[in-house]
Amino acid sequence: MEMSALTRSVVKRNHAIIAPDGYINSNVPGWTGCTVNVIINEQMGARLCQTLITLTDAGRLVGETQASQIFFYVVQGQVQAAVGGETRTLKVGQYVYIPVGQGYEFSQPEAGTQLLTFHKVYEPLAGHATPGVFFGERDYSKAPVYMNDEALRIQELLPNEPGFDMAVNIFTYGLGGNLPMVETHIMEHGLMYLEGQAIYMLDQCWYPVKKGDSIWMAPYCQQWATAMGQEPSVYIYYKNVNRFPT
Ligand code: UGY
Ligand code: MN
Repeated sequence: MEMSALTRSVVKRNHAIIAPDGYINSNVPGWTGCTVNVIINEQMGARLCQTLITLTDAGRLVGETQASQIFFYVVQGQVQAAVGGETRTLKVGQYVYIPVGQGYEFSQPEAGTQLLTFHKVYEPLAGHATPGVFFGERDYSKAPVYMNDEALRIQELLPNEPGFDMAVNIFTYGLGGNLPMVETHIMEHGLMYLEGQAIYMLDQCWYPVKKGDSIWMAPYCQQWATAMGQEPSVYIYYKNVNRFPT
């Protein structure tokens, strides 16, 4: 193992960069034959949880969601997901959203399969049904241009309906793409880079980031990013949405 006293990870009051070099595993009840890295969590001041699960070929994730809904996305490999009476093999770029109070089982993974998860305590909305189980996949052809900039495309992975209080999107920055403005907003983000490299500005600090890195942005953490290098820069991100600002 290469030893180093250096890391690109930083953890601040309203944002964090978590690079894989500092991962330490957690044991999660019901999730066996795997390593789990809890990347973002309420312990750092966040209101979401983001984990990365790396499965051996004997890996199994069995449980029932409680207060938090969980979104599972296949970053690498493949796994069988049995949720809500349906069983599907999920491959890279495919995902399943599991609402609260729902049993699930992931099994028969390819060795080395990686699943990214986003968890959020569900806030019901009067007059709107709690969402059901939702399967889907990454599809660039379903990613409209963002803010009239041909270099930017966002695919929304979950239905944009009031029953959902979280969004998960894939944001692709083509070569030379950058956020059109510095965003300052109430919504919180958790994200992981799936491809490429970028420079991210968070609360007036500037960070080089790349595939495998994760970022937490608290509400009102100022944010801006630009793609870097010779390939598109792509991240999958969480955002809380559709609820009354208290
Ligand atoms: O949806 C968003 O707020 C998104 N544009 N923010 C981001 O990518 N940092
Ligand atoms: Mn944003």
